[in-house]
Amino acid sequence: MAVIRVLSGIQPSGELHIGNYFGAIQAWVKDQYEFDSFFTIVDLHAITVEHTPEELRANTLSLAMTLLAAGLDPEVCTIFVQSHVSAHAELSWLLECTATYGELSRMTQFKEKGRSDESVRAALFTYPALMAADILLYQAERVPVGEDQRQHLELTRDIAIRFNTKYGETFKIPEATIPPLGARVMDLAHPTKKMSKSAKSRAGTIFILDTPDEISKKVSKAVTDTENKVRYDIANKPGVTNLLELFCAATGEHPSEVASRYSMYGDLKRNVADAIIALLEPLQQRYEELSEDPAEVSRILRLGAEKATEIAAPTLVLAKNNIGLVAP
Ligand code: ATP
Ligand code: LTN
Repeated sequence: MAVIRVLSGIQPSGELHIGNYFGAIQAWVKDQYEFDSFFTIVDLHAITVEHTPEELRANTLSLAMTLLAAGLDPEVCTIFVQSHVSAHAELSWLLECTATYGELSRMTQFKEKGRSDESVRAALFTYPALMAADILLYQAERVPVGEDQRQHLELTRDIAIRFNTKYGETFKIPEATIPPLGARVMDLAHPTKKMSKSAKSRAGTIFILDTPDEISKKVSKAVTDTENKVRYDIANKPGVTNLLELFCAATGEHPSEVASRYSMYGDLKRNVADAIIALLEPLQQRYEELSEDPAEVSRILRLGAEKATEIAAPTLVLAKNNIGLVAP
């Protein structure tokens, strides 16, 4: 039977937070044992918005360490930096020539991050074509992501189907795999906004490397409501529902069963903080160990890029050929 390939990506745009962990990384760690898995740190995506070169470099390496600490095993899966594999930028151009202005204009991430701003970069607009290239280059069938990426995956599928129909069979059609719990973790201070690496304030975001004390403080200050009833109800109780989701994503329990055990917000908050602290403790220990050996992390990324380059090459050749470019 043919192997099923998995690919997913994450931007080195800041520190990893528990939204990234529950929405994506937790599934990556599982998938690596079942599928031929590729995970990429998408530095080319991170320069579509204002950034500082030194910070980008530091973030890229520390994100690699965090992913390894979270349980990605370079013996089992392929971990690499997007810009190390030039095929991504090349295929991205072919796909930009396949996607339409209308399609790209409808992307909510673009609308949220920049549409209203005149100085917004052209690459933020065409960003989904690069993301489609990341996926299609590897003929990936499964793409484990959080809920916010569903629309980008739909566009990737549309682009791939259009390319195949116009120019001949080239790409496998991928599917988003979105976890049942923790697919959209909300900011603790603004529970109607998605928890994000690039949020202005750190108060509502639990970072993977936060100390137990920081985690307890952030959870205890999480915005709830005045009803004082623990109930899973996204529309009317976003703060409490977010806490229940976090608890269940960390423990594997079911939100409505957990809700029935609590009558006070304070008790729920304490247990949410404890569950997250316990989950992150071994990961933080591994991060400490890895940070003592940055050369090893660079070696892992180099090997990952070699493997990714090899797997991506035939698809790029096929796509160039099918679209009508003359081979050198
Ligand atoms: P940025 O703030 O720079 O947009 P981000 O925190 O949204 O970053 P990404 O690098 O864009 O993170 O996303 C990496 C993965 O984490 C994606 O699969 C995305 O769907 C998932 N993800 C991001 N934020 C959340 C969240 N709040 N809840 C669940 N999953 C999330
Ligand atoms: N656009 C995604 C990051 C991303 C990605 C990918 C995810 C870039 N390339 C390929 C899955 C597959 C984001 O903003 N989270």
